[in-house]
Amino acid sequence: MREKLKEIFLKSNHQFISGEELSQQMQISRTAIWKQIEELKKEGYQFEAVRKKGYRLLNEPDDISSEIIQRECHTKIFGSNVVYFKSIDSTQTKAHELARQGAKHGTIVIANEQTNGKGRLGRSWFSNEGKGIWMSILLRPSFSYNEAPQITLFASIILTNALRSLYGIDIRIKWPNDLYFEKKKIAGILTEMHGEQDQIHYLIIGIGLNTHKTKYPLELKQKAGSLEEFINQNPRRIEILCKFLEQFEKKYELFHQKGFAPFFDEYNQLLLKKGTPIVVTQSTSFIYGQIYGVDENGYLIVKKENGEMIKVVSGDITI
Ligand code: BT5
Repeated sequence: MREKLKEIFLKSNHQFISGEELSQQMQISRTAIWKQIEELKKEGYQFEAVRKKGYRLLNEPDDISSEIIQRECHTKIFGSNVVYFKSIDSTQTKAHELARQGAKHGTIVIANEQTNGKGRLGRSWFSNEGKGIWMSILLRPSFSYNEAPQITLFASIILTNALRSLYGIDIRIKWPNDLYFEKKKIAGILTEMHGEQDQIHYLIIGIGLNTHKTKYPLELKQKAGSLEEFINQNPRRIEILCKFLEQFEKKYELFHQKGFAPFFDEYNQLLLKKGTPIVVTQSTSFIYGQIYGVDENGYLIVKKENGEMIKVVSGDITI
């Protein structure tokens, strides 16, 4: 019954619904409606109640605790074991620790806040309380070490498509691991692995997505952006998470069997537009050119200023 009431309110577009209308739709008394609303408040829903007008939904809860993920997301593997923290130094560090202790394939470590979030190459990731999705996924794949970096590209396709389908905005991938909306970085992905040349013991994909507006530190003000700034609604982290995990699970087997090749067309379509001027930084050298695309291995093809085409296997690009 509560589910039906939730549905009515979620469809109401934050408009008032009278007690009488609710009781008709729900086929229960107005007192029973009131009781159900009190229960919804306990779940974190917020309402405004005005005499003669009825009830208006102000805010839905946006919890991402393990129970909620397990209840809301329709997945079998990715989400069957969720370890949630209100606050932690880094979900990535915790996921490594759990992996060493034998945690299973598909385990998710997620936090409402990270106090020492990690980026690539020792960089840090700003992860304010309640303002994003900070999560690490543990995988125990059977592919080789060389194929593993492509999973970052795979995960960025899934995340980009999840956000595009939910919010209809033109999010693009900045090779290899960033999601951008216009000139702002809204997400970053970090893949770390542990194993030997021909056998991976485990692999951890760390995903940081800025969902809600927040005060960024000075050095990030120009660069970082949050989803909420670009869409006309309040993003719901649980909705994004479920969309991502469900799609990840659906497509993972194909990636696991066939690698990046079946996905490279899609990646190219989502990549920052062909012709975008970029600078590639490789340890101490810079390459100036334009984006051309990625190849079937996930390497970036750059058209240099002199027209020459080159492949970039690793490095950072700056737009
Ligand atoms: C990344 O690294 O973009 C990967 C970020 C992965 C973060 C997740 S959160 C869950 C899991 N647990 C962790 O501890 N980490 C993972 P990289 O490409 O190196 O980019 C890092 C750079 O992005 C920084 O040096 C900043 O310039 C910028 N940055 C930091 N925080 C940001 C934020 N919240 N939004 C946008 N840009 C940010």
